[in-house]
Amino acid sequence: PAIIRREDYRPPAWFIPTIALDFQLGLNQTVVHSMLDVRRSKSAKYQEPLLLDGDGLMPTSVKVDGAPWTDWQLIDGNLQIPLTGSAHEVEITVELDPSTNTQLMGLYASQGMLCTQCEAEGFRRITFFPDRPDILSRYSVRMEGDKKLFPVLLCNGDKVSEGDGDNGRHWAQWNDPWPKPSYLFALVAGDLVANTDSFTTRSGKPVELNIWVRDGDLPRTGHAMQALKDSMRWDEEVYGREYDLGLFNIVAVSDFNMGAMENKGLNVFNSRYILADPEVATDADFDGIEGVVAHEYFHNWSGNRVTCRDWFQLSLKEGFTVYRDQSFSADMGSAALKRIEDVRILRAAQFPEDAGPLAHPIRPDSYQEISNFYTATVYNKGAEVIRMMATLLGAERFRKGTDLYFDRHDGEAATCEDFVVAMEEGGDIDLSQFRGWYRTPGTPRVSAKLSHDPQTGTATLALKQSLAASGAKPEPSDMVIPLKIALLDPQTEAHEGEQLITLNRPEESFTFEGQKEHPILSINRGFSAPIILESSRTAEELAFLSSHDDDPFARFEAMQQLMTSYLLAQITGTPADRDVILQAVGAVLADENIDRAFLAELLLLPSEAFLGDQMVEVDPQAIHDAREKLRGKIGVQFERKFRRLYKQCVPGEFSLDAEARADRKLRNVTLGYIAASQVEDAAELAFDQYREANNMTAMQGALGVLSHMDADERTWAFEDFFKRFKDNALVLDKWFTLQAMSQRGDTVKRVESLAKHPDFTLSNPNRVRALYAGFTNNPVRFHDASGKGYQMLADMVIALDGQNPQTAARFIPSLGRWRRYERGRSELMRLALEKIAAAPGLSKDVSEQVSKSLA
Ligand code: DPP
Ligand code: ZN
Repeated sequence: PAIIRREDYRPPAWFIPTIALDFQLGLNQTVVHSMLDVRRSKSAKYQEPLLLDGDGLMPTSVKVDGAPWTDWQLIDGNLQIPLTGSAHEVEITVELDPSTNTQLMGLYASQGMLCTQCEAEGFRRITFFPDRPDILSRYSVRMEGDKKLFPVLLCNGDKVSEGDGDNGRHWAQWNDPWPKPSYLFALVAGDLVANTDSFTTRSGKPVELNIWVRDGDLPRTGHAMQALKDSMRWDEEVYGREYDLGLFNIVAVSDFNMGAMENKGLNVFNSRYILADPEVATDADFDGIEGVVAHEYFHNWSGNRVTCRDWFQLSLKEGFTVYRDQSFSADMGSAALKRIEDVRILRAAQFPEDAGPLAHPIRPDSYQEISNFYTATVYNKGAEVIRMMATLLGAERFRKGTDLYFDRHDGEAATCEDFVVAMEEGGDIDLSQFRGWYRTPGTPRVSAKLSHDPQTGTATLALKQSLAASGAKPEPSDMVIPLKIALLDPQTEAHEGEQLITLNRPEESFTFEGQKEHPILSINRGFSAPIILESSRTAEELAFLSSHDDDPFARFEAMQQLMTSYLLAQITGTPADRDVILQAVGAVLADENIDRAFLAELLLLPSEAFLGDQMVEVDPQAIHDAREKLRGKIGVQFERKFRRLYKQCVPGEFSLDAEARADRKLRNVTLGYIAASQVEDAAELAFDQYREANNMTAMQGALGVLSHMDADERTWAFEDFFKRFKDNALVLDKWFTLQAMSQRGDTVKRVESLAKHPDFTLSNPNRVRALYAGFTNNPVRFHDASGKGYQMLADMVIALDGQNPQTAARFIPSLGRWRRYERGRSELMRLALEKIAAAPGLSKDVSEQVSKSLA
């Protein structure tokens, strides 16, 4: 496949200021008629023909300036029309069959409704068009269809008229006053009902809000609606951005590749990010909904009003918008817990990507298939890069920078460079060196060593940074790394204030006067930089911080570090002191003032995947064994305390307030430890929790514990859960995931049989992810030494690729890091990749990821 390069960007030769679309809708046949007003760019050097992207389309009619036109040809699916003038009217008709569109890109059918997904390159599957984000057009859309099948007809912008047609058909005319790129086009037709509400913008303009769902789902839309209204207010208050249409529609769809899509005025959502009530959604689900609703809403400015010039700039809208949704969620709930969660996601998804064969800068230099670049690097590391700029500038100057960015580029297709320039000018700062973050892949490592001279009362912090190209040895680097630090006095347990220091050389020392005693270093507080820290702090110092650091992230991190070092030593057979961990855990358990939700975080062991990332050669079984042993030991040591806490956290009436959520969280964590201590009544306790639960958080927590056990209670609970929820697809997804994540030895077999379960289907991305992402997130079982897990995944990817390449390609990274595993597994992983590579007719999506993984 062709490689697209950032440096090859050329401005368009033709612009399309307006487009009029007419849809004659049908599930099996939809006729799309488009009328394009095409204008030759004044800067176009040559008399270039009009070239319109197309994917799987065949024109049934082409007209130019009103006359039938035969002088066109299809080249690689794209339509080329030689035109001599500087402005023409081009009319094209195509026919689509949405019911056979299993890729879920373009116009497709989902459970009787029609909907679209155009980002990044789906619009070319609907009609011929210059399908690139720097073409901004005004859209007017007429849609017509059967009134019974499609009582609701939605599109971007405002509905300007509607009426009934012949033969039980009806139509609607939608105009979007805001010029937009084709990837933001959306259309929905179906039998839907709305939760309707309203919002008054700060300048007094009323906005009608609708969340469209299937009939029975209406009671589950309240949380999403509240999140939408909160987001609208927050963007006004924090960024000064107001909504710009009289109508905002959201539609929930069951079959969807992504989480959601920010189409102008008509967001289309994966139903899992809309539908919730306590009975079916966990607290994490509620948070996911709030975050994604906010994310898509915030795109109205960071994405839609200011869009991307080309897809290499994807992080311009995604990194910034993730940063915005993270800040919003932090403001709505607990900032400390949110930050811990953000970093957990970064470490679970982005750090491995950055250290593996698919590593790329947040602004990539090349791609074969753009769908493969909707990555944790572009999104989450992109957000960290924005966060670092906000840290360096401070809130006020950062806001000046974003104001300048929005004002200067409103209505334009911009670049990452435009954003950085606006930050420099608005925030009055030189970011020349900081730009390294946009072009450099890999996670920087920073080593930190604090020394102390009691004579002079001086503490010296020596920092060194290095960076590795994938697989290579780290070399000294010179990234700009903002580090928030504090020096804690071991006697008073306090410090004299947090400081921001910036490391921008390969090596640098910072001195601090007036330190009578050797202080204890708290560094990268709040995770101020997305780096790997190698500090020379002792286990005792980390234990001290896990009890006394006043920065919640740093406190959490100290405990994680403490546990990680011990476990890594265990895995490699090096002596290590376990008592210091038990004492640290004992200390936080004895802390009277601690927030319960935060306590739950402190008690969690680092994940098996995270531990593997710290090793040169990963041995999933050894990691699992060491981790389970420590869990068991903590469970036994503090069993009485855990039981007491478990009882104290008994839930009352369901509420989403912080206290009630903290109780649910801590209750699940303590149940896990009680079970890990292998006490006789563990299964009974978990089963009681399952039976008595009035919410999904408690149910899922109980099932999670039971899932690993060999007990009748496990069978009963899973059978009961299936019976109860088999008609709710989102909850049934959990049933698949919980089993795929079981640590039991028979999990590989179970996953194999679940793949043949009547409720399993490759056609629904949520269901596929439920089973297989659950499984690949279960290191000890996915990496079964037999290689069976790898084979199953490879076979699934090959089968899915024929239907839905985008979703299939998402599973390659779990095999892609084969070089990091011990010899036996490594070879089996490689063989699985080779098998995929050898499959006939691979999509661009999968072939790019597989070939890069094997290279
Ligand atoms: N819909 C995806 C997102 O919002 C892609 N834009 O991140
Ligand atoms: Zn986004």
